[in-house]
Amino acid sequence: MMETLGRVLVVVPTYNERDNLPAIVERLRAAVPYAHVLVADDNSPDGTGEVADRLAAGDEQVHVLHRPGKQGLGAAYIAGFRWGLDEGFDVLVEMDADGSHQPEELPKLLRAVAEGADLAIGSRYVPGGKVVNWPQRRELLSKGANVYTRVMLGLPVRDATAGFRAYRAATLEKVGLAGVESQGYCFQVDLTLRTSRHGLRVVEVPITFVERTVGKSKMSGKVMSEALWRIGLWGVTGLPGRLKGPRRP
Ligand SMILES: Nc1nc2c(ncn2[C@@H]2O[C@H](COP(=O)(O)OP(=O)(O)OP(=O)(O)O)[C@@H](O)[C@H]2O)c(=O)[nH]1
Ligand SMILES: [Mg+2]
Repeated sequence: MMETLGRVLVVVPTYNERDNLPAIVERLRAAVPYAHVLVADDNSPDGTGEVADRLAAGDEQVHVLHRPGKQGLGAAYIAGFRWGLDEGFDVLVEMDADGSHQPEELPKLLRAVAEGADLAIGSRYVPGGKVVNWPQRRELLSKGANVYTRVMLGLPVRDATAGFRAYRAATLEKVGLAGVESQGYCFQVDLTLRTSRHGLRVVEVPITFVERTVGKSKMSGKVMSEALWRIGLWGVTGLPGRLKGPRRP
């Protein structure tokens, strides 16, 4: 598969994931040995950055991007993608450090890209997709966010907020990273929308999402309200085009 895909970089953003990072990097290196890993750490107070440096010192396929402070998931991914594009990687993967995304499922995403997807999303809400150990409230929130997104944006995607995904480098280059301001998980919706509006091929692959067992979630009221207002705004500004589009003979 590597022959058709080229070089693969998995970007793992971290904020206070000291106790999760070593195991997730080890699983990733075992699951897809040819992939490189870039840890994008926002100067975590718990010392995740030093843990990442130690991992990188012992493995030339592990790299670290140290950022000055907590600037949100979106900013960390954009910096990681820029690094990867500059280094000439062909596929850029997003994956959480907290174990919610299982590295053993990455080959499925990469296969979808090898078969022609411009963006492959590891989806909880297509047949075969699952969520393990989420409190009902958390699952309702996530499903609600996806219904809201579908209604507002008319995106034909079941899990637009998903954060386990693989982009072709060409997709990110076409879509462009300049001007992406979303910080929280609406960053995922933002890039899905941009990819879809460019007429590129978005494919959802079922995955099993496992709630973290170690460390704390960074989901917050701020992250949620950002998603609410940004997605609402995109919905309203995109509406004229959507109304015109499908009705034309
Ligand atoms: N660099 C960086 N990483 C972050 C930031 N916020 C979250 N992350 C990382 O992004 C990944 C996902 O964050 P989580 O805290 O699990 O949030 P979530 O997955 O959206 O929410 P849960 O479903 O509650 O787990 C983890 O690896 C975090 O360490 C940030 O501001 N900067
Ligand atoms: Mg998480």
